Amino acid sequence: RAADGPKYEAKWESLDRRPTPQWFLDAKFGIFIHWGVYSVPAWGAPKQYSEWYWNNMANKKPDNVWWQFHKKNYGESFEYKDFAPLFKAELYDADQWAELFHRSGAKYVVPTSKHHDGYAIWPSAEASRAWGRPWNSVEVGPHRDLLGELVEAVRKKEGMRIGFYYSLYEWFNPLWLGDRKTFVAEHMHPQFKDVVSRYRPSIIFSDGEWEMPSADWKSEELLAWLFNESPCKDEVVVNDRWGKETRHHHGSYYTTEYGAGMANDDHPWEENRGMGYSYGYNRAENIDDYQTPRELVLMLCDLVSRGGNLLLDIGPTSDGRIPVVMQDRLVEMGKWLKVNGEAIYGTRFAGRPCQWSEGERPKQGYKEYQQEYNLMAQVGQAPRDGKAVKQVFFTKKPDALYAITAGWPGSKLLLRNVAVPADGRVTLLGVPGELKHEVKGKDLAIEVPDLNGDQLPCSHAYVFKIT
Ligand code: FUL
Repeated sequence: RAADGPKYEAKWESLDRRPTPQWFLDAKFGIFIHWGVYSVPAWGAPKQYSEWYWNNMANKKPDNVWWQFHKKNYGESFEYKDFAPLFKAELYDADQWAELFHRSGAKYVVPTSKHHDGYAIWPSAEASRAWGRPWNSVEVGPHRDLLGELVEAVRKKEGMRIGFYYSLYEWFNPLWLGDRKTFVAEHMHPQFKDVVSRYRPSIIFSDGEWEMPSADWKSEELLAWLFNESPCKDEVVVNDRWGKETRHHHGSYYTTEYGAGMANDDHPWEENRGMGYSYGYNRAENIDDYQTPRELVLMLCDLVSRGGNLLLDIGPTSDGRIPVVMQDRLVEMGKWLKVNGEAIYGTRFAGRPCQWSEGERPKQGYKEYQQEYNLMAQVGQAPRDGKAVKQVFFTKKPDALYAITAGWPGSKLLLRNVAVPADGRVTLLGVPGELKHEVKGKDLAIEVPDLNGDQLPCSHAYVFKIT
């Protein structure tokens, strides 16, 4: 490239050379937020996404459970757009949300600026123009810039960043249903530039890309603009959803969705999922649909031990509350991270995805573990109590190796194949003093102190630091 020319060309080959900003690799834990007009019905069929309400009821077939629900509760002539005035956010306090996120230990926040229904939670002129009706949160519903308020509140919190989710496509946008070229050139691109220029996101979670190849979205142009000219060009991190061929091929990081993440740190990645089965709030879900604090803590450890991040979703209510069960989960994660964050933030893949302490379980390779995890991920559950107890996750920093045990390891923890110097030190995070240990060849046997109840530094998982 010419020395004074733009840094990146509008080609994947060039865009892919941009290094992923380091903050993302260090951050490990973010909060995803799905909040919009769909938060008014806030309903989904079992194990389905409630934010797909409009699309899923749209065929109006008699056997469609979404349509049945809608007809019964709102009536046949009540349209999706009629939910917008009922989206009031009257209890929304962005500072309160930011405080909770901060307390959870998350380092970044990713709210839906616009989901597939096209409704924008910032004063997007493009949204209302394309739809031919007020279709943003300042013109209909809350009459507030919901995104702007959150951006400001989160930025006030030490060490926290914010960006947004942005859906490229909109199911029923008249321009999209008409001429897709016009949709891209006259709606999507100017709207994207508007939301980026206003809020200077640290991260963009693009979505809805699967409908067309990136050439038709002209995403390479958009990203060249983002990386060369936008006000967040140095800081911004983007995901891999920019056209139907781009997932796991292009972008600052790759995404998995209600999956098991990836095996290693070959490329930065992030697993995203809700605490139940939906991203948007689903009122029909009950306590057993939600992950337990233990499952969530272990999931974070597992993903981070394989070099990934966790983007954990919450679905606020239409009046602007975060359901208390979701608050509880965030607070519990924060408690754990307060003691053990050192083994999570700023760490890297240690090259040993998962091990089990000796005797309790046959040695298993990553593949078997992955299969087992995948099975559990399919039903939306991280490893359960008992099953998980003997797992050990590893993370590392230049000067330390961290072994995280899923559950209290008992009186002796034997870690296989950890080359430890003879004069190495072993500590247990949250407990003062060093632990007695013995190096046996490549193995390390740690004497675990006899702690119970209130003496334990935390719940769910324990971190042995080896230096
Ligand atoms: C998906 C969307 O269709 C879901 O509604 C959700 O936003 C998820 C993160 O991405 O592809």
